[in-house]
Amino acid sequence: MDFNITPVLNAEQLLDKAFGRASKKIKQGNTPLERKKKTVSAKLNSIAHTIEDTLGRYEDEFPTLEALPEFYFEIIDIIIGIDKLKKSIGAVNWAKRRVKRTVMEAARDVVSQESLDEIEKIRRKAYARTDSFLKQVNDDLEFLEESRKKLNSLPDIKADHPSVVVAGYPNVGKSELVSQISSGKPKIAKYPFTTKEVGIGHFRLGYQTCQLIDTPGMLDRPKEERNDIEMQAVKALESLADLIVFLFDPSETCGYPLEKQEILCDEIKRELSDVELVEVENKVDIERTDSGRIKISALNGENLGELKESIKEILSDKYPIKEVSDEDLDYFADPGSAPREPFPELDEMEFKDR
Ligand SMILES: Nc1nc2c(ncn2[C@@H]2O[C@H](COP(=O)(O)OP(=O)(O)OP(=O)(O)O)[C@@H](O)[C@H]2O)c(=O)[nH]1
Ligand SMILES: [Mg+2]
Repeated sequence: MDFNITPVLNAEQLLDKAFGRASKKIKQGNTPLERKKKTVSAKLNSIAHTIEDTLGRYEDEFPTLEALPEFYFEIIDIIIGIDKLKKSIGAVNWAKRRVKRTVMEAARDVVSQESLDEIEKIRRKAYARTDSFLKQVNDDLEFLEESRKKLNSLPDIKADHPSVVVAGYPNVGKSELVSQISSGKPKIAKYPFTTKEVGIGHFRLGYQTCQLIDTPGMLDRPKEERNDIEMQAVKALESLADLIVFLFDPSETCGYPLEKQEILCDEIKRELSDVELVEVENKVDIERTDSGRIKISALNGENLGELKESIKEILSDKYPIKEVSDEDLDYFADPGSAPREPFPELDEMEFKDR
């Protein structure tokens, strides 16, 4: 998901924008009273529009929280707080409605006034109330701006694509594997709650694009070493992952004994018991065991084809794989190349009177 939310102004900035635009509204009239009425009405209308448009845009651009895929819902809850976000969006909506009502009422009042002073009083009061409503939600606007930055920086993970999550102790070769079996260069992103970089690679499964997600800081050490945020993040992963590839390093050059790695694998199997897990041994170029696990070398590419086939097979239950034919590939490369039905001759077509 790619959140592309535009910056959120704080109260002061929004007031400057609204009052600044309004100050340019100057109308003509046959008498000073008529001139004043028209000008003040135009200013008030302009303020109502600017504020309604700007605050309305925030509401439109922030995701509808209920409609978010579970993975994003959980991650957003961790980094921002769903309740706080809802509250702030609600507060901004409240300010939008109050400003609109106040300013439009004032614009209506102006019409029946007979004194320049009265009109000026109404204008001042409407401006002051607008200022007050927006300042009351300044904290919410600032919170939305902070949230926006966090949302925009989230890694772009497609919740509806088949997803393979790579787990295993640090240094076992997770990033190497993701980069080796991805068709392009994995995208590097950061979760706003960890300083480590998440790698997201893709490869094709027939017509589908499968995501391969390297998750440093989440599934790379025992539960008791994780903080609350990481715990929650693991929960979020559960909703996303269709398959976990657990990577072992039997050479132990990663710095962790194989026995410890096996304990972590068992723990993840228990913790994410709904997600299928496949055990893979990496670095066979250094150490090859006689276990029944798939054996690869992410570094020199050994057996990566077999691993991909296994992944494909496991995922094919959930995502029936329709193979891409050579003809399809030609068509994708050059849509003009596919044979077409000949166009019907003009006199074969029926023309109807309109
Ligand atoms: N000999 C050998 N080295 C490998 C292999 N795969 C990875 N390595 C090396 O192991 C080291 C760690 O690899 P990474 O891919 O960074 O490991 P990681 O699991 O992503 O580590 P963290 O991101 O710290 O959790 C690097 O020096 C890799 O070059 C392999 O198949 N054989
Ligand atoms: Mg890594």
